[in-house]
Amino acid sequence: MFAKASDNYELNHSASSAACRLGPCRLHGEISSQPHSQLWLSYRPVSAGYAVHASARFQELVCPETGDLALAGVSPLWRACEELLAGLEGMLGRRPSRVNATGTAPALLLQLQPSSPDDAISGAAERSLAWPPSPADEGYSIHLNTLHTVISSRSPQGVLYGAFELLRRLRREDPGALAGGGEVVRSAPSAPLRHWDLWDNLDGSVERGYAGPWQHRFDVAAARSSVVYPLGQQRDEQRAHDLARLLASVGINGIGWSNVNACDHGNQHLLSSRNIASMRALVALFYSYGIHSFLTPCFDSPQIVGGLFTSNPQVPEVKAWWAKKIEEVAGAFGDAFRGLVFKGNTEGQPGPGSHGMSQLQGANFFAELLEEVGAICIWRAFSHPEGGVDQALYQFQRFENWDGEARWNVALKIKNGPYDFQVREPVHSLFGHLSNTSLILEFQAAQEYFGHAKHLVALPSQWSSYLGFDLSSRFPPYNVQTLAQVASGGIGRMPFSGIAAVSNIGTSRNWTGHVFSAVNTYGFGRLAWTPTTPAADIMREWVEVTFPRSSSYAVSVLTRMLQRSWEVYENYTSSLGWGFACAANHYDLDDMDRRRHTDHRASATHIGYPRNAGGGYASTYNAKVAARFQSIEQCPEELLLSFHQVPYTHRLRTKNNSTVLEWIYRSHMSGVNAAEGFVTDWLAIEGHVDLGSYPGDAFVDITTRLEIGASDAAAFAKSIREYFETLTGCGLRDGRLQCHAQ
Ligand code: GCV
Repeated sequence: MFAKASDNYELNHSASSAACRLGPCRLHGEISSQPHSQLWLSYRPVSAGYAVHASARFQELVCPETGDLALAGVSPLWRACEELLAGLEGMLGRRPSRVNATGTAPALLLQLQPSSPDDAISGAAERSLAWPPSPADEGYSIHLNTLHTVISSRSPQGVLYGAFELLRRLRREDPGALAGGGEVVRSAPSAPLRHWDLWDNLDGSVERGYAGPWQHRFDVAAARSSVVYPLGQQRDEQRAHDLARLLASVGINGIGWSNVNACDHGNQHLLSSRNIASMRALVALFYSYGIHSFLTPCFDSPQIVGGLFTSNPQVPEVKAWWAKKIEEVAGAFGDAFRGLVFKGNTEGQPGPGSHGMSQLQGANFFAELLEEVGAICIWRAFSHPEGGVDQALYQFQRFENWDGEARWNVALKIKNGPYDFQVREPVHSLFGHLSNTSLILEFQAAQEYFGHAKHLVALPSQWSSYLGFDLSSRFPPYNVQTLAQVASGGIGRMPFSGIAAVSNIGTSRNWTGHVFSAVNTYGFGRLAWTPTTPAADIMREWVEVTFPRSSSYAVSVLTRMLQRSWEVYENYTSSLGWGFACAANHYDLDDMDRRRHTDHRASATHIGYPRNAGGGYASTYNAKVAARFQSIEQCPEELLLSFHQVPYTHRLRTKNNSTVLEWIYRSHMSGVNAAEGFVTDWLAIEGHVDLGSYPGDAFVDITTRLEIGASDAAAFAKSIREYFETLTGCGLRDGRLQCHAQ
């Protein structure tokens, strides 16, 4: 179906070999001289009829206190006003007049309510953002009365979130935003912390960044694709500003500024006084959008930045150095600074273990110092064991004793599963085990194990299935405890719990490389705000706000493509939860490299990782869940090979009674067919989909990526098929399994 790559096509790896039907394989959006996309905040005109009605409703905009120049550019309330003026003008063709109080004309009012009856509002300028974040105060309501529309909240950032919600509704031409009376919406986030984590490096590259300019290979850390680094050099200020707007528009309230691999790529100098000074303006900008800042310093900063002879925290000079540095950061960033993030003693990073201290001692050391400035220590739980040990079990054991031992201002950041953002994983058992420690659930929006920015994979489906997972509880009378509940504070109501995502943003004009990858940016924020929203609703919403004037047919086709994409990718890579089916570049599935990853434990007759045995990883879950995973009959078949080693002849009750080997072959074939179907579906809606939010020829760009996805899916499936045919001596011929011996 697909011919050989054209010369213009600069992908430098083995699998991608697509030529493009619509011309040479260049991604036009990437090389265009046009400005970057505004994504879902692109305020283009809505239909004339709707604009007339809406303009009549929003003749004036009442922004209390925002006449005060001291607030200009510093308060989310002021930002809300600016956003509404720009958004209404862009979509309705008429800018409302900005006034200080309502009169007789229909107006849109921004209202800051007191948090409590005793709390008289003396002026938004005097309020810093609440800390710890208070989900109730960050909520908002939008109310319609006959004349006015009122957005109100108990916090300035809540008003901003309400403003973005109204703009979203107008963009979708929601009649309910204009007509009728009463409350249109009342909404508050579930999780206190909703973080966006850049893995950007100070040298301008991005770890696992796939959204760089097309000229750079995007299957490795993209060179110079960071929108914020290098510091102190000419940066696209509008980019940084728009990033803050995009994140705030979906309710993000914290940002991690750099890669957790903090001692490479220039990151080891993050805490130099010069860098801190260079970051001040960025930090202040994001704070004005309600976003707190977190820094990820190198554990060896005392030596590298401070010139000390050691970085051992037990040495008094080292402790004094950190105390002074934290004071300096807090002094420079003010209330916008809320913490440090550490990844210790894994993947070459130094940590407390380098000095005979435990991870817990390391976290408590920093938490004590950070408490002085009202900040927290976020400790990453992710780690690789030394050879031979089960990674899943190791990750649990390393942190299982933190309850009651970690200081109150420590938060443990845990990946969604115990492996490493694989195609499908069981939810990490630490989430059900620790109830007295603030836990931050970490997702990855960057498609490290999901085909980089070449494949269509909409992750809200995966995230939502994890968030709804019932970990059960160890503490009666609580029986049910979903991952979403844990991330919202859980039984212990832990104040610094939350949800974070590893960023998928880069300097590509469309921000995310693949246009469709922006559904992961948007979807993350929307899910972090309300984890119970069905993924399908979020994806449809993204389609509607991003491609607003598309036909309803196109909206349905696109939504359906997004909805299916996780499962399709799973089908042509690794089904049944075997995980790590990839080469060292975390993309290809070629045979030789895959053998290095032994997590599928495949032999000539059996496959799967036996974690079901007593003392195995399955037993680290709470009793009800452990029993389910340990039982071969009850274990969800999507995760069968994560917990059980089975013969290839084992029959799958939810897969038409196929054997495991048959299913591996069939699921791969079906995945390839579906990936090819995405190209056909997309081409069928040409002319029906509104791509006006994107600069350049987005249609060709998307087609190219879908074609690459389909072509590489076929290469992946071929590689898997050959691998298992060689290993087992059995292949699928004419739909039936046939073995050499037969
Ligand atoms: C930031 C995986 C990735 C690394 C990443 C690490 C982590 O191992 O491949 O790039 O490093 O996870 O999450 O810390």
